[in-house]
Amino acid sequence: MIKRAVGFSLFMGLLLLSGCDAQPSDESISQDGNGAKTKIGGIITFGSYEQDGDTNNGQEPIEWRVLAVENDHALIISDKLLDAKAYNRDFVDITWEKCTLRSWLNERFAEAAFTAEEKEAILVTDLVNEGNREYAVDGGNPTQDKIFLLSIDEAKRYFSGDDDKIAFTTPYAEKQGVGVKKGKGWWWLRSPGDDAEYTMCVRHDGSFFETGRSVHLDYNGVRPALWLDMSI
Ligand SMILES: [Ca+2]
Repeated sequence: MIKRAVGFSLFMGLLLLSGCDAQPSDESISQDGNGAKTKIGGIITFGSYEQDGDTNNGQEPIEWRVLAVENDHALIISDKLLDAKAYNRDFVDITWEKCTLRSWLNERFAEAAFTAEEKEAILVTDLVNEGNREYAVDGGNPTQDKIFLLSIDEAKRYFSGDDDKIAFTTPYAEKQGVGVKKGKGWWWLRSPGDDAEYTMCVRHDGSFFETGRSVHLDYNGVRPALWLDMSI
């Protein structure tokens, strides 16, 4: 218990120091402390999605990695790459606000993965969509999303290094076309690359690809993130 309390205080300290772009807009935080059961770095299951590639046996529970905990609220990201999608259907200048992957995550993916009750437990998050500072590419307007991709600043904040960012694909995602190397795949971030037609990614070895891939490439993996209300 003491360790948990210390860890939590440290985490809150980091939040205060760094500011936090991806925060739930819901200000009400329950005080019953259930969130303390959810350990940063731990794995929880929530929702379900086709993963083993056998649709006859139904969808499999989604495993999520806990990136941050704030009382009853937890920032989680899918442990595996769940699907293969383009960041945007067409190869054009685009931002997170307008990209087709944002609408896919919050519409078709949300419908497939979560029950009505589960959807209620997903908080709406205010997202700052920072641009590419090195190449002066605009990141677009702030957005409010239930389901989102991490920005590069968030990925740097919540992962400890390249090894930590390595993600394996599911058999289903591989069938959908995710490029795979020894089971590992690339995954999209929501930050622009060196031009507005390119978006940053994490490579299969966990390193950042900061100049970005063409937004219409459809063989990158999708690793959804969301803030979950654990009290519901
Ligand atoms: Ca299945």
